[in-house]
Amino acid sequence: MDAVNISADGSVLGGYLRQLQEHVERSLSNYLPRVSKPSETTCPPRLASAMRYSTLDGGKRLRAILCLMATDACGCESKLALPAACALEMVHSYSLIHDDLPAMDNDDLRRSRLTCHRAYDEATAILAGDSLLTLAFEILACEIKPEAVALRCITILAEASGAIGMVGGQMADLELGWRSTGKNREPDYDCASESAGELFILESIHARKTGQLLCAPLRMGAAIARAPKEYVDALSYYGKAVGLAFQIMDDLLDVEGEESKLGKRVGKDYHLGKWTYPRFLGVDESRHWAQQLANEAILAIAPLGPNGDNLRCLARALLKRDR
Ligand code: GRG
Repeated sequence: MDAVNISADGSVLGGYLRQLQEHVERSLSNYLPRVSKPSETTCPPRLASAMRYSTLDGGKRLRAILCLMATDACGCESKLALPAACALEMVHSYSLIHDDLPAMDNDDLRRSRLTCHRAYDEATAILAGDSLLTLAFEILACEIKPEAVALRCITILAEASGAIGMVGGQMADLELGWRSTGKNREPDYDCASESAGELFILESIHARKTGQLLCAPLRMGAAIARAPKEYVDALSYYGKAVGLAFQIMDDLLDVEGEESKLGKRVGKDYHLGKWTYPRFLGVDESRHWAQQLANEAILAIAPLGPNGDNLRCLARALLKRDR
């Protein structure tokens, strides 16, 4: 496979990545239900339309690309990982639909378009998210071979997206917001321990809320390639470091990014007084830390040798993203 073609401005959307994105886009479109005449055995057209609206056209497909690249880096055909890559994007898409709902972030704009509940309605958005989540696991169960590898992928994705992963991180983040605005709903456990530093709390929330779904693709890609433990560990470390660097860059884009490129409102987190890396470390120190994490990620995959070159390029390119 050719090395990642990163354009002069450092955009992650070089030729090779665009090619992977196109494969993912096509497969996603095939897996998603079609908008067809209502019948008892097909997906209701409104639901199919909302699932397609929120999932197709617009995402960077980073989670899918990480999965395909991990399989490739372990010496296996990346197309074997396409079903897993699509499952990851469906879980990601569900999380964004639900995150945008009035009960959560209450956002109107996502990927430069109206959010799902604004384009359709709240109930349809909830159901579209639910259907994407369940379809993701159906795809893994039916399309990944052999069954033992499918089971491993299902376990990785369930852990990463569930109560101890992304959903748990979202809950902890909401509680933190309630506490800082005096709307504490007295959770059973004070998950943000008094003695823990603010940065530690922030990091532990992000590790679950966004980090786990960025690490899972590497682990699933390695599982599909039936990689040795040394590779699995190296890719997991890479995933954790890149996941945190990605989040720091996301916080920086909220401060410095352009709304037209990001396709969502900027400055929202800052104005809401949310806990972010620039808030605690400042812009320069945050950027420096993201760079350090990318370097750590690059070092971690040394055992993969030249096969890891695309992942190394991606780690560097993510630091320059503008969307
Ligand atoms: C509601 C169950 C539930 C979970 C929500 C992931 C998440 C948890 C919320 C997303 C909030 C958010 C915007 C976090 C910042 C990092 C992030 C996940 C950004 C969006 O991911 P990208 O940039 O999006 O990969 P695209 O559109 O490119 O797919």
